[in-house]
Amino acid sequence: MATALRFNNAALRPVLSSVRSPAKTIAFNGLRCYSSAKTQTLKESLAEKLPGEIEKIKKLRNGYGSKVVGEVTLDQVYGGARGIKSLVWEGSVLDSEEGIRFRGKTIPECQKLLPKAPGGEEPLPEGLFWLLLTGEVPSEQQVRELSAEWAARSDVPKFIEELIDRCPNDLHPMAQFSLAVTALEHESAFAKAYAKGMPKSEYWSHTFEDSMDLIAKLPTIAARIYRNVYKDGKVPAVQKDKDYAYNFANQLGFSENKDFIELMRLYLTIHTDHEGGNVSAHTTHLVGSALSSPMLSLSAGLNGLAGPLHGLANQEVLNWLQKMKKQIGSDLGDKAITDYLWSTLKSGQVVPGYGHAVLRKTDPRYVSQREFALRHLPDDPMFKLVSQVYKIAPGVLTEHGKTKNPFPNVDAHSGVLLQYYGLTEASFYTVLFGVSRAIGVLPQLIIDRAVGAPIERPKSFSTEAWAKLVGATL
Ligand code: CMX
Repeated sequence: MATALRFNNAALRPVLSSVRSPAKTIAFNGLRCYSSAKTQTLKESLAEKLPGEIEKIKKLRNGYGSKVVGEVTLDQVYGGARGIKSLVWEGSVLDSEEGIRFRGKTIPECQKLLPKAPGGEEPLPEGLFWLLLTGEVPSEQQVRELSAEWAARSDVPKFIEELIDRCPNDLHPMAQFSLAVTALEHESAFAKAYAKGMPKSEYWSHTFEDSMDLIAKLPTIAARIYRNVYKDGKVPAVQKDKDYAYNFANQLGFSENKDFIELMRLYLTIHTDHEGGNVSAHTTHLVGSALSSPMLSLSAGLNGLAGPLHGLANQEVLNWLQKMKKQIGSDLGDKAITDYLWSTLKSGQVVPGYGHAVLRKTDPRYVSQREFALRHLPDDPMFKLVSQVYKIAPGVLTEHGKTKNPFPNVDAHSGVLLQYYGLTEASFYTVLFGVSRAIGVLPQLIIDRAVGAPIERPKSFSTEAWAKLVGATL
């Protein structure tokens, strides 16, 4: 049966002819387009939704544009803009008590609803990308086609392979990763079209193509870094009939273990998106607002993710746990753990993996990893240590009295799962996070371009000017 797509927004009409699918040719005819195949591709689904989304925003702004949405205190200005409502992020919303919802769905709901690999238990990140971008849960067939499309786009240019190969092994994997993603600028359809001159209505389409290419190529880039720094430098080819996480696991060298592949599917799904204000998401969006290509925008976000207070914490956690284990040995008693926590705090360090700028409860991303561990590695000594820290740390941090959230975040658990399966190189962990984060932040960049989000430019003042503003004499 033919699928008819209706478009009611004139601004999008010119780009419709550029919607392309590897599986079929689509003819566009005025306001309608017809596809002879049964399954709608991601780009078709998105193209169909965008006019409605644009209308929704227009209507909201026309009706309520001058409505006051909050007030800002001087403390918030000096306090990292914490809690200032100033961003639009469609894919996810973070509730301080409940945690993240992706397009209104909790992590357990996503685990239930999103398509899985044949015989698999965990959701495929392809499905989450689809959900974040369109707001809809894709069919199994749509996810299989997206897996095939990412596999088809996965080739990495030779000069980027050489660039990675020339990096010294002691250059941090995140720096190598960001370098390679920046260099992908060479392939950017958006940058090329912009240089030639394109109407604004075409921005989203080129951003979509770049984002798909980027996501498709990231595992091969990441695996090359991993295999160069820690192994024999050889990276297996992408298998065109396999899903994204399988291929990534295989390229890293772990495809023998089906549980590790399942872990990768879960890991790559839950690390994607955490609303718009975190450093990696906000940076990608901010840089993108200057119409920098998806490659340049994402690499900027990755540089933020590489900070120890953000994504690098998952590296820090494993190192910290290993140091603790070395010191306390097999004594996992409450006193030994309590003493170690206090020694960390007294030396002026943060307890990595604990605390959060928004969350005030245990991170559901932590919970889903804990549940995975309970199913697959309940007797692992490092998991037992993580569980003991989970029992003790909230009390110690509360007594310490500084952090607003004494509970664990996503990074408190991931390293322990990875090391169990033999991926022990903690300095690589944030690269895994980065591959997943791309799947979360690029959908918003595509939406930004479709809805014509402007260049971001908040107002700053000097301390003297702020003092004047609040009537203070310094
Ligand atoms: N250990 C010790 N002190 C902590 C702490 C922790 N885990 N978490 C927060 N604090 C301290 C802060 O350093 C701050 O101290 P100062 O007043 O001396 O500066 C105070 O408590 C108040 O901080 P907060 O308002 O509770 O937290 P922030 O929003 O400022 O920071 C975060 C949030 C995540 C950076 C912080 O909790 C932290 O440093 N945690 C450890 C690092 C970590 O796990 N980061 C990963 C977060 C998830 C991710 O992005 O991947």
